Amino acid sequence: MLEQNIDALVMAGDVFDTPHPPHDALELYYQFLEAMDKHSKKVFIIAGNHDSGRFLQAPNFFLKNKNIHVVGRFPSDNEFNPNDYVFKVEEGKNQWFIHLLPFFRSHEVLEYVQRSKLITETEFPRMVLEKPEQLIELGIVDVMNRMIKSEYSTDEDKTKRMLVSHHLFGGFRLAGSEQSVSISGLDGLPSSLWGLPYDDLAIGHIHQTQRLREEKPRAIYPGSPIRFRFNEKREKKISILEWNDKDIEQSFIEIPEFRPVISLKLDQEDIKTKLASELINYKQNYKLAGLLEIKIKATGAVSGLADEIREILSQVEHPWELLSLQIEGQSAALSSSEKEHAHLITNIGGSGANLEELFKLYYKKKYPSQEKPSQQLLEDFKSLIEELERS
Ligand SMILES: [Mn+2]
Repeated sequence: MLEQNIDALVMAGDVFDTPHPPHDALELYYQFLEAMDKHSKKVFIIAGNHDSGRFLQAPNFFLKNKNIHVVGRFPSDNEFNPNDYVFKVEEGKNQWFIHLLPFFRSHEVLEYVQRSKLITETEFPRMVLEKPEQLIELGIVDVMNRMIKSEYSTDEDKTKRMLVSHHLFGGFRLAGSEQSVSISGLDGLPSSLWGLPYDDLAIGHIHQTQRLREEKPRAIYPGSPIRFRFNEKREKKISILEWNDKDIEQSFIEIPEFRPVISLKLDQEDIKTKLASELINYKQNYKLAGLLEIKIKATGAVSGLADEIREILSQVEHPWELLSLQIEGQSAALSSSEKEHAHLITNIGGSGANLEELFKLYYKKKYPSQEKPSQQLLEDFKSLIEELERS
């Protein structure tokens, strides 16, 4: 923010990855906001699907005096005050309206439609059953039109409008570690929104940087600032928008990586000689402890392998945390409890095949008298996982 001389920051949701963040994460967040205030930067934040909107909004009473604007909740009815959702940033004669649309669930929009009486009370129940997606579109478009109407602008030519959202717009690529946020009957926000008079869409949720659309409204997913999976792209970026005479130019800058996140493939006999040398260069480049995934091709007895690796890690200068150890081949040499351990630390939430193994282990723990889940149960589990991956 300081180096690039940036005036305002937009965070498009998932400030935290849990509704109840730990104290040290909260402390870091408020320290950051305090620093932004000290340097007279403006900050605009919406809640994502991982955030608790109420929790993020709770300190607004203090934050609004500091040019820090947080919107956590979708409006409950059409009596809402658009000034709580629309903010103006001025730069010379140019003005920028920032519209903050937090993550919302279908029922919130349906409640909005009902309370706002956008359709008749008799028609509402039938529409909820038959065409919920139409009601949802009606609600979202109504909110946006109210937001747009609330602006007052002296010079349309010098006015730009940005929508900040945490919902998907069609045509995106997932990095694989995002949770599904589809709203009932819709893969994302209705395409009719492309027709609303926005110049820019700043969209959260997707971890991978991408330009979704170049023409108006320009749609950018900056991506997550850090990696959430070993297989996510190393380069993480921030999207920069800059007034340039009449128009806004968009570019990306790379975010430095403070914590190495690496995946190593080693043959079992090379662990002693190669593991330390693979990790030796990280000390000078990174401030924070590294996260490590190791895949071992086993050629002999693998009992005690995890301990051996941890011993080597404790001797390397840079601190590392072993998050995942996968052992391929010769698993017969493992004791059953070691096998279980190796399975359990294998990429939880990774591929469907691993999840199936994990499910079998869980089942065995939960129902010790039964050897394994029935074929039907396994099939059901697999189809649920597939559905999850597709969404
Ligand atoms: Mn998200």
